[in-house]
Amino acid sequence: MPFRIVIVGGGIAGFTAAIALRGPDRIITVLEQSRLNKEIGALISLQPNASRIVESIWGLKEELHGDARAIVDEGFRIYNTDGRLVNTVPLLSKKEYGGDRLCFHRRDLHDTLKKAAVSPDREGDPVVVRTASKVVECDPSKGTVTLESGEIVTGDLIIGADGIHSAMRKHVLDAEPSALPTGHSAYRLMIPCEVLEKEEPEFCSKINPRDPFTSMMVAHNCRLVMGPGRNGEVYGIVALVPDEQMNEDPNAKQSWVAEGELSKMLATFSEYPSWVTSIFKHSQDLGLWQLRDLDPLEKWHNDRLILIGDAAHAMLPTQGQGASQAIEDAEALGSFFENITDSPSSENISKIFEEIFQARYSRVSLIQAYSRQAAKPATATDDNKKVTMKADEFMDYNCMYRGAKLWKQQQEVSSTA
Ligand SMILES: Cc1cc2nc3c(=O)[nH]c(=O)nc-3n(C[C@H](O)[C@H](O)[C@H](O)COP(=O)(O)OP(=O)(O)OC[C@H]3O[C@@H](n4cnc5c(N)ncnc54)[C@H](O)[C@@H]3O)c2cc1C
Ligand SMILES: *C1O[C@H](CO)[C@@H](O)[C@H](O)[C@H]1NC(C)=O
Ligand SMILES: *[C@@H]1O[C@H](CO)[C@@H](O)[C@H](O)[C@H]1NC(C)=O
Ligand SMILES: *[C@@H]1O[C@H](CO)[C@@H](O)[C@H](O)[C@H]1NC(C)=O
Repeated sequence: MPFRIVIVGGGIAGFTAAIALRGPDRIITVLEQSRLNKEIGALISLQPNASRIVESIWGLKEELHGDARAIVDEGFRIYNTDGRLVNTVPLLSKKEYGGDRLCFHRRDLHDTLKKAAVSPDREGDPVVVRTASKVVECDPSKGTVTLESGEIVTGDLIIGADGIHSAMRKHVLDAEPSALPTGHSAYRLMIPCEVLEKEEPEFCSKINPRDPFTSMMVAHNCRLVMGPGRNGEVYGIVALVPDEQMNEDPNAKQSWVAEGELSKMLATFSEYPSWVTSIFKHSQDLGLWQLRDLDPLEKWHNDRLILIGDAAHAMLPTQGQGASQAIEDAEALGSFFENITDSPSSENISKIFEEIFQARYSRVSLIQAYSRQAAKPATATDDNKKVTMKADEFMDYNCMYRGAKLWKQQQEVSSTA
């Protein structure tokens, strides 16, 4: 019997899981609710560990730097709100991270991963991607999901990679936790570098938008994170703000798709120098995302179903780790299932899922907690989860990771030491 794998959700988690799991006698299907034809213009970064997985383990280095037009981030430049450079954190010199921090236009990365998943040139059969296929039900013991159309799709494994508002989550946990607002929103802007060079000479004389650096400008309650993408063609900005004036219904399921208002954004950033804020108006759209995250879930799997990516551990973007942690989950799936060729029994699947959970949980939960803490530097209240590492120690923790199996062995060694 071939090994059938059904992946719910064609985001970064879903497609990387598909890439990691490809192999002989495996039939992999990705079910995606959308038509995958629009993507918010946003930049996304892969941390060194995740880029190493994609480049070295999955052999997609050429694709990341070619098709996906990666920018290799050379470091962080931190400015105060007077526009003065106060600190730099070099990244290229950190050879011990074993990879580079890469920045992408989200759409380029997503398209490249999808292309690898369906490519006939990789091991095993190409992944089948079915768009406009919304999953509405799941039976973890039978290994079935039901589409909106009523069609039932069966697999040995069901992978819930359906993002922060996961419909699969309730089939793993008795009480369904939902992603709650965190008190923060983020504007996402994208501006062609050409436009900046033509219209904003003062900005460009201080921050060259094509320089491969991430620039941050941090004020008391809001911050700008800016950097180039798409081989330096575009400049992306994420602007984190408190969302007390947003009047959002905390129970509404919408996250991050509202349209922001320029005047409101400018008012929020009024203490910033005008050479910075005057670039905002050049962005084609002004996406406003309300940021939500999850508390660590008590489990990620039930019978034949496992959650990965944001479905399992949505986190704030302050460490830029969301996509990277999804990729680490995918690597874990690939590596713990590497020797399974025939259709596995439900007991064997549960055993392997539990190993994956054990290998991944503490690392992911800590990164979630740190991302939350980093969003409210002065006023962290959830002290039971307080992380005591300093920023550079944490960057090391983030980046000193060689895959789920080794990580698990190291944890076992350190807990028995
Ligand atoms: C403001 C902001 C900035 C960010 N910046 C970064 C960054 O710099 N670096 C970084 O690593 N991460 C960043 N992230 C996080 C990152 O986008 C996610 O963590 C990451 O993409 C995880 O993706 P995922 O595949 O788990 O979920 P998603 O990307 O949400 O994908 C889920 C997919 O499942 C589909 N789906 C949902 N429900 C169903 C269903 N019932 N049936 C079928 N399909 C379904 C959806 O249409 C979607 O395509 C940021 C997030 C935010 C909000
Ligand atoms: C991440 O980087 C660290 C440090 O180089 C390394 O030990 C680890 O193996 C990397 N993780 C992966 C999965 O490659
Ligand atoms: C798969 O088999 C190889 C070779 O026998 C072994 O080294 C590896 O640990 C096995 N992988 C898993 C996840 O058990
Ligand atoms: C389950 O795992 C055991 C030992 O790992 C193996 O011998 C057996 O063949 C597996 N059975 C199925 C159906 O996967």
